[in-house]
Amino acid sequence: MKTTARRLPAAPVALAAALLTAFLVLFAPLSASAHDSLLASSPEADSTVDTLPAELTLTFSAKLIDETGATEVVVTDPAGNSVAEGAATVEGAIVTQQLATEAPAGVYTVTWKVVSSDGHPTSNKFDFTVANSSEVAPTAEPSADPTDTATAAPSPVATADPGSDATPAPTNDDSSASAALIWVLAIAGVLVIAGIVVWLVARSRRAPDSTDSDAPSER
Ligand SMILES: [Cu+2]
Repeated sequence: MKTTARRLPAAPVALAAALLTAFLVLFAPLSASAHDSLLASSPEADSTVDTLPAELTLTFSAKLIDETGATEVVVTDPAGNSVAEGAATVEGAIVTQQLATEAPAGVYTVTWKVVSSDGHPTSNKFDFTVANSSEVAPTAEPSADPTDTATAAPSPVATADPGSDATPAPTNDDSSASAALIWVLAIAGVLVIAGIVVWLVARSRRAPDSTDSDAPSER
């Protein structure tokens, strides 16, 4: 009777330790592995610009990893043709993509892929609208003609291929797989700790004699 009560505080202590460990296991890796996010772009997403600018910039939340094939920016015009000139360049957290000097009006799509500072690839896309064509058309009309795609043919630079010299970078499968692994490890850790807690509680209740003998008490 006098011996069982003395070891009971071990259970709350172990439970607290388990909860703390579970908390650390669950949340520390997730917050530490957060992908860098796109903070801003020029042109802005869903915005309308007068004509296609000379370059597109993407500003991320942290310094990106700049390796061969890590960064890829595809900008397509309303007809689906690429208007990117050469490969995108990375400077710290900013990605710059040169664009074609002559481009039609309409909705453009930017598809970007970068490798975050934590090593994980991340990608997304957005649209922006170009109000006026910057193409040198034979007929200079004051009003923008949305159906002037026929004049796109003379442009010899509209077929820039940004992906030709880039090796395929790791896909998003890697990041989702590692995220899944983190959760599996976290759940496994919680189960192991829960098992230890159960074992400690059962041990303290089942064998009061052994707890007396195997550990000299403090008082
Ligand atoms: Cu990440």
